[in-house]
Amino acid sequence: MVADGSGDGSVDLGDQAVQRGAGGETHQVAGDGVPVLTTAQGVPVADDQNTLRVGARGPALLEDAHFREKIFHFDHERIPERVVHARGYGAHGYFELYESLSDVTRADLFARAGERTEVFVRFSTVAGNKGSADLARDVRGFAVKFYTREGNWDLVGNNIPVFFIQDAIKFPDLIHAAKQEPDRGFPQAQTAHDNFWDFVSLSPESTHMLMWIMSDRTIPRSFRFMEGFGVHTFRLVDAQGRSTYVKFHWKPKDGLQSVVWNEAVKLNGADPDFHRRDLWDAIESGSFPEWELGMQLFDDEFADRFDFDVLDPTKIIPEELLPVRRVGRLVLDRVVDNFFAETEQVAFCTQNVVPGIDFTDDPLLQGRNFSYLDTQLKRLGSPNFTQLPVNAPRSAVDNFQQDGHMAYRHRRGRANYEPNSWGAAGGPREDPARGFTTFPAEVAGPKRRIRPESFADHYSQARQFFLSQTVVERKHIADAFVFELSKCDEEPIRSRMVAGLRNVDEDLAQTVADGLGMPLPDALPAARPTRTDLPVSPALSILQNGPTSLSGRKLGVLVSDGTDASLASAVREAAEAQGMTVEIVAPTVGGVSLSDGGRLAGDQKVDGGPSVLYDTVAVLASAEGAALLAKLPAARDFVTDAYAHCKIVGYVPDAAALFDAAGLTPLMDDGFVALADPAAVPAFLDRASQLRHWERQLQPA
Ligand code: HDE
Repeated sequence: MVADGSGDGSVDLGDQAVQRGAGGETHQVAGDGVPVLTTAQGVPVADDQNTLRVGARGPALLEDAHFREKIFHFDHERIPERVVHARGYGAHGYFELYESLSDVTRADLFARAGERTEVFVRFSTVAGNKGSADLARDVRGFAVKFYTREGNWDLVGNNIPVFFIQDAIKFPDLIHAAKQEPDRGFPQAQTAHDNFWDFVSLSPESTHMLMWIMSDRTIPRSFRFMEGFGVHTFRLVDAQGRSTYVKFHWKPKDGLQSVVWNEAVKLNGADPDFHRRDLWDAIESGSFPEWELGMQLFDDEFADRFDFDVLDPTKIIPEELLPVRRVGRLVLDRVVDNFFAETEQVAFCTQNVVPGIDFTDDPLLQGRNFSYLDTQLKRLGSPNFTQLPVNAPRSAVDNFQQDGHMAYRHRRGRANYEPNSWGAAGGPREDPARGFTTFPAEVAGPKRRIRPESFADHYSQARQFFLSQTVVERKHIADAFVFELSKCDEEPIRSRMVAGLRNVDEDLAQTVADGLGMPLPDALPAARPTRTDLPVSPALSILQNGPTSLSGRKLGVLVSDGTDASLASAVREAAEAQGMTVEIVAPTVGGVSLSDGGRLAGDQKVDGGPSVLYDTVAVLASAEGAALLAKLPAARDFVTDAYAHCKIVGYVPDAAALFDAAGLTPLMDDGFVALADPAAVPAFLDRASQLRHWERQLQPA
């Protein structure tokens, strides 16, 4: 074994040295300082271009151990993708506590104000395969692993606070129905097909979730602008053993934002990695994404008087009824070193809780506690997945579990069982005072396969959600139902779904029926009548909880030769000062010559930089440049899409030829802001901070 004796991380071995890399890994280094390629056995490789063969033209020899080892390893590179949430993206960061929560929990990570706990977070879509596109209309996973001083806590949540089903036994059916149909293997990464709508229209309990997934919650602008939820009711337990119920929330610092459906469709083509690139770019540029952890805390008395069963995962507790206490912040400040090692191999398990956090009898949660551990064994191939760096607790692990595939960690000494009589050398012992203890909830009753009566109201909160949306958001929900159901070939499925919507809201059902060109069917029989007295909850709307600044948003600036140099730099400086990222979109990526003779490099060629990539756009072309851009379909699409997606458009009057060619001149409304000179830039950005000019969607067709 080579020791590090030099103090600078390298050791001389004659003409060969060993050096330690940034990650602590060692390299053999040749005389010129370049790391030497080796086999997996550490043998230096002389030729990695040619297999060993007889003569110049073969045949190849089985003796070529380097070739066989290299291909063997390659053949085994893939592991099974996650059965759901296959496509995801992760990052490292920390959680920082605002104030001690020892009044409600003994969990160590919630004990000391200001203390930071390391975290790893993985965001995901649910239905698509690993290679699907980021902007699929889908629920987003929001899974957080806290590496606390008393072990790992995994809060495996979604960006929607309710779920489709009330009992874990229905999960395989739900997922089978949502994913690609088994005979044809499509459609991928979308619920717009018969099987999905067949299942959910036969499962009224999914109605509340359907309202959420048909809303713009399922097409977020990026991970940074979405909320997260633990969904189930959990328990916190304090040092005296007292229990408090809790629902967990993640609130994005920069507000909520989604894209519109037509934009999502185009984004999937323009940049299928839109969300993962956004997260990577934000962290790499030092603009660290941030959320606050919120808790809705309540006791048995509240649970008993609440309108719905707090164990039912298809229900929320409105924030207006039970405020969210913000207890700390989550900051993502480090991208992964290696996607596979970390994002793919991270293994979240809902059963991973720490002393002071406990489960309730939510039947979905109970089922999940089995499923996650089980699936990790299938996916990662060994019970020793907990030893992988991304999964390993930062607190010491000491027990008598041993061996198995890829066992890396082991105990020294003779004792591998307990109790034993080897004294201190005999290894770890239980600690009743510090150890995890289950909250001793009282349970009684006959064993039966039954759904509780208290879970029977499937429509009241679906209606409450719908009525809590703005007019624009309600329109998006209706449009989404029409789009998805139009992709169902079977008329009875479409009809049954609309019949269910009549129990939510008559106007919604009528709009969807009209959009599908079908008569309004009779309402589905409901187990419970829909309550019409639930107050609206503004917290459920994206648009009412949108950004308060331009921080984290992106501006695309379309330029041409002759673009006004001082205006271009004024726009960039002012936008960057407000925390925006600016990209220059040019006829060629080589850039343009500015009015003052200087060059401005392009970040995107206009064909590869459509306006869907940006929150706001500015067209700063010269008159001559605009005439040339007017001939490019991609440039015309740039402005027509910006208009259609209700974006704020800054423009110079010189660019008129482009707007003319795109047919936009008669449509230029308040969402278009003239940038006659640099003095107009603040007004443009002020308007841009509202992100969209929704009035365009409200005009009668
Ligand atoms: Fe999951 N879910 N789930 N789920 N889930 C998985 O575990 C499961 C549910 C969620 O980034 C799987 O490691 C069952 C609700 C996220 O690695 C699997 C049920 C919520 C992730 C599994 C549910 C989630 C998963 C697949 C119904 C929101 C991705 C791969 C009882 C609170 C974690 C894996 C990551 C992943 C089972 C329902 C969130 C099979 C049985 C509700 C964010 O174990």
